[in-house]
Amino acid sequence: MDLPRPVRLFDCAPAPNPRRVTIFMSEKGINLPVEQVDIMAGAQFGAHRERVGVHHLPALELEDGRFLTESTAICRYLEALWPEPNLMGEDPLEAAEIEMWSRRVEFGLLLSAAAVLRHGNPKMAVMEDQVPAWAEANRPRVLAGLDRLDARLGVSAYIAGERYTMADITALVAVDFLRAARVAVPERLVRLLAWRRELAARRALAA
Ligand SMILES: N[C@@H](CCC(=O)N[C@@H](CS)C(=O)NCC(=O)O)C(=O)O
Repeated sequence: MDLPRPVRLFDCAPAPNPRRVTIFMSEKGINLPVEQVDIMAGAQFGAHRERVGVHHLPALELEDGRFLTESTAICRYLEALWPEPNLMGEDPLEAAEIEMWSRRVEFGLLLSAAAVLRHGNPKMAVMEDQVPAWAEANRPRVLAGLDRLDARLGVSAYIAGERYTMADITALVAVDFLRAARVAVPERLVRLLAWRRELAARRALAA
C-alpha cells in the first residue's frame, strides 16, 4: 500500500501527550523534523490551529498535506510504516489488551493528573477556564490511579503483559507528569517505582 510518509512532527517537549509520540518514535529509531509549539505562550491557538484544524499537540504532518492528531492515532500510523519493534500488538488480542491498558491509564491517571495541574496552577490559565475545586477533586483520583498501576505490576512485569509496549509509554509519561502537578508517587508503591527505575535504562527515554 502506498501510504503518505510523515514529514514533520509538531511537538511540545514538556507536555505528556507529545512525549508519548517522541518516545514511541525513539523506540523505533524514527527520525523526523520536529517543530516545537510553545503551549505555555498560547502558540497553539495561532498558526498551529489554522494549519492543523485543532489546537492540540502532538500533530503529525504527512507529505500529502494532511495532519494526524491524537497521540494513539499517530502512533498507530507510525507503527504501520515502521512495524519493528512492535509496540502496539502482534495479534488482535494483544493489540486490544495494549489499547485497553493504555486507555485505562489515560482515563484513570493522565487525565486526573492534567486536571490537578491545569486547574490548580494559575500559570495554566492560558489554556484552561480554571475551577480550582476540580484540581482538588482529582488529587485522590491520581493516587487511586497510581495504586491501580502498582497492583497491576504485581500481576505482570509490564503494564499490558510480559513485554514493554505502548501501554508502558502511556503509564511512564503519566507518572513523570506528576512532577509538574506536584504530586509525589508514594514510596509504598514499590512495584511502580521499581518499574520506573527499570524503564530509565531504556535509551529512548532520554528523548
Ligand atoms: N487526546 C489528545 C490530547 C492532546 C492534548 O490535550 N495535548 C495537550 C498537550 S499534552 C495540548 O495540546 N494542550 C494545549 C491546550 O490544551 O491548549 C492526544 O492524545 O494527543
